[in-house]
Amino acid sequence: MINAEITVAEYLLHRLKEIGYTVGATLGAAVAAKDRLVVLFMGDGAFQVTCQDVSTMIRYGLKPVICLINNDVYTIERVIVPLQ
Ligand SMILES: Cc1ncc(C[n+]2csc(CCOP(=O)(O)OP(=O)(O)O)c2C)c(N)n1
Ligand SMILES: [Mg+2]
Repeated sequence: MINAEITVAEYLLHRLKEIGYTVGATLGAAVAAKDRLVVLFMGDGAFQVTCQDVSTMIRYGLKPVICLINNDVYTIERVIVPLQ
């Protein structure tokens, strides 16, 4: 028998491999909890993957706080291909 129960930490560890996921997650949280403040912290590179979801937030009048960590880079890309 498979034990399908996972902890929150295990869930996040799995999901956080996929960059951009948190914009959609923020949209979902803002829809589900309209009476609560939803706050998102994410990188500038990851934001570019799913930033279109912000238009849906605006269309539905949702106002999560989005803190964009702008270090002007996909760090992993800079490590692999250093700037000239
Ligand atoms: C869907 C998806 N595409 C590509 C990657 C590979 N990847 C891991 S981190 C990263 C860049 C993230 O950039 P940013 O959000 O700016 O974070 P920083 O590197 O600056 O900490 C990429 C492209 C991934 N994890 N998931
Ligand atoms: Mg970055």
